[in-house]
Parts: sequence; structure tokens; C-alpha cells
Amino acid sequence: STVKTPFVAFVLGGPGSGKGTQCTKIVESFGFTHLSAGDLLRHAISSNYENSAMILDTIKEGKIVPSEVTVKLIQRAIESSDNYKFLIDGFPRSEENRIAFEKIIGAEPNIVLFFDCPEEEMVKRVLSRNEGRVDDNIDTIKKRLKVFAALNLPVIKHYSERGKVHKINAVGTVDDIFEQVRPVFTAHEK
Ligand code: UP5
Ligand code: MG
Repeated sequence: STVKTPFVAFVLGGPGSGKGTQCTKIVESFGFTHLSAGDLLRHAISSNYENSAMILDTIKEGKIVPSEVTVKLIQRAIESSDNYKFLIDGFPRSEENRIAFEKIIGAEPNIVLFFDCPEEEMVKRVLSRNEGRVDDNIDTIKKRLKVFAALNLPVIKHYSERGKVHKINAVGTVDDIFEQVRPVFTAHEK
């Protein structure tokens, strides 16, 4: 663990917008630790964490797991890492999530990336992923898109007004998209 204030980049965008894919590229080039909130929650389910049934039901419905659960998992992952640079992927998903995180960490994120992707492209990508995720079916995807628009876009708006959001056009090849992402992180290197 570390006493240094962590350097935090929130990586936001709708379901299938490419958050996880681009995080892998950022890790390779910039040495961040990737914390996907969704992966932490899915891991909590598979390791039979105390709230696993509730988390599974929430994910199946495309709804948002209560902040205290998600924030605890993220906080634990940050504290057990030797790194101080974190990509927090798919979180915060609501204003409530955002406020809960800022309270715990005592700071705002240093960077907010927003992968802007048309809904039909997101649907196509998620349906063709085939990793057996319980939420990768058309009914749940429709719910995830609605929840994203209603609850996550206000978070992006909040950080936009604070000049923190880097909006990335998420259509194109993975490498083309990374060429838009790279300068955001290069600018923050000392
Ligand atoms: N792909 C990637 N880039 C591509 C490109 N440029 N061109 C063509 N294809 C591309 O990509 C999705 C698919 O597209 C992959 O097959 C990829 O190869 C391809 P990926 O990088 O996985 O996109 P990502 O944005 O990470 O999509 P994901 O489905 O993971 O996003 P979600 O935000 O929906 O999922 P997440 O895991 O974050 O959350 C799942 C659920 O957990 C939520 O719905 C919610 O119920 C719950 N949750 C909470 O409650 N709270 C949280 O804080 C987080 C999650
Ligand atoms: Mg993901």
C-alpha cells in the first residue's frame, strides 16, 4: 500500500464502448493498474462475497450496485496495490457513486476519459463478444443503455463542467482510438 495520494483516471462510456480494451493499451504504455468495477463485482460473485446474490441480480437487470459495495471493492484494490496510478473503468456510474468515491478518496480524479460511441455500435459489439456474461443479451443491453443515459451521462456532464473530460470518438480500429487516448496520458507524464 501507499501513503501517496493516488493518481486516478476514470474511464467512462456506455456498454461495449471499448473501455476495457483501451485500458489494456493504456496499461501497456503508461504503467497504470487497471481496476474494472464490473470485473471486481463479477469476481465478488464468483468468490461468493457476502453480497453475491444481490450483485448478480443487479447486473442481470443492468442496474447499479449500491455505492458502498463498489467503493469498498475499489478502495480495497487501491490499498492492496503497490502502484499509485489507477484506471478506474466503468465507475462512477451515477452521481451517487461519484460523491461516495470522492468522499472516501478525498480527491477528484485527475483525468476523465469518455468513450463516445453510437448505441447501435455498442449493441453490435456486446452481442458479438461471446464471453458468457449474464448481461450480454439484448434485453439487458437495452436496460444498460437506458441506465447509462439516465445516470452516467450526468457524471460526465459534471466533470465536463470542471474541464476534466477528454471525449474520445470510440468508432474506428482499436489502434486508431488509442492514438486519441495516448496524448491525454503523455500530457500528464512528468
Ligand atoms: N471492441 C472493443 N473495441 C473495439 C473497436 N474499436 N472496434 C470493434 N470492436 C471493438 O469492448 C466490447 C467488445 O467490443 C469486445 O468484444 C471488444 O473486443 C470489442 P470492451 O472493451 O469490453 O468494452 P467495455 O466498454 O469495457 O464494455 P463492457 O460491456 O465491459 O461495459 P459495461 O460498462 O456495460 O460493463 P461493466 O463491466 O463496466 O459493468 C457491468 C455491470 O456491472 C453494469 O451494467 C452494472 O450492473 C454493474 N456495475 C455496477 O453496478 N457498478 C459499477 O461501478 C460497475 C458496474
Ligand atoms: Mg468492460
